[in-house]
Amino acid sequence: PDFAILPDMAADVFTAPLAKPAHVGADWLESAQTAYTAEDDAVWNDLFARQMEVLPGRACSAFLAGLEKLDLARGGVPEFGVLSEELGALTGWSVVPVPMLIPDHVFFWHLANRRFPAGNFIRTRETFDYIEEPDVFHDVFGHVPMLTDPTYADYMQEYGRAGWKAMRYNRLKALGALYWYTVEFGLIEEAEGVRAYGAGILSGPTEARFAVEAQTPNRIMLNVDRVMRTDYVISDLQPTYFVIESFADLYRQTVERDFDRLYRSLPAGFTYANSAVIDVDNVLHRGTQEYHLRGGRG
Ligand code: HBI
Ligand code: FE
Repeated sequence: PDFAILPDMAADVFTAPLAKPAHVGADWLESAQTAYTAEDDAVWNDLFARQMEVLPGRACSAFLAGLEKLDLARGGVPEFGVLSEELGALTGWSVVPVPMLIPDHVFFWHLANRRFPAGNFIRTRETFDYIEEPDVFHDVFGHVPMLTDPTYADYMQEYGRAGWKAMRYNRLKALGALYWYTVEFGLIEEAEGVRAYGAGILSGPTEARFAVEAQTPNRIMLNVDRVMRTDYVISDLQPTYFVIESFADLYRQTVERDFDRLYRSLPAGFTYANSAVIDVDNVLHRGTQEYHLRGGRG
């Protein structure tokens, strides 16, 4: 490994410790949920209603089932304590309120212990359509329903464990690409067709149509090694979406990998541009990569 990112990580620490690591400051743990105003609840309800106009027929069945199981349609910003009890009973996950993006190693440490860090704040009317930092709507509406699926819940914990190993090999960017193209922007094949499971798609106003139906982006079957070599754009529609056959297949491709060998074989930077289609790809749809000012990159 090139260098140890964190001062007190013991040389042989390849899995996230269960106890709180010394270098994780206490303040990451206790940022309570803020008291929400009536306007906050109204923003949540309006965001929820807008997504539910577009998601049926485009969101994967595990997501829609998760919304039901957690009764997220009850109205108003969900209270994390109640949410964690219901989620805990289903898959052993809980939701931890955080005030902002947290350092990768803290984020991974939570996931490795089946805790999902979720923004404790909600966006304003001014940032209704796009937010820089994940707020409670992106995290709780976009990510949390997926954690009610047992296989996906296991994948997320393995992802957290893989994160600590990535730090040993200085390959956080590579692992971040895997997160990006699965947890944030992943598509899955279902009987009726391709559906979205990525939170970035499920919580955004336009991406559900674009990712599932548009001619513009590539849709390529997921290969973990290839995805970890692929660059990604943070604040825009994706030129390429990766598709899995099932969460069981995603889990197999991840857990059964020898990540030590994989990290050692990966270069420090990315190899493939985010719009690339390469010879090993199993291509479902080769995108036109045409963007129209109205709904595209504008
Ligand atoms: N912090 N609160 C929060 N939410 C995230 O989704 C998040 C994060 N820190 C890092 C991160 N995501 C990504 O870099 C992951 O790839 C680790
Ligand atoms: Fe997210």
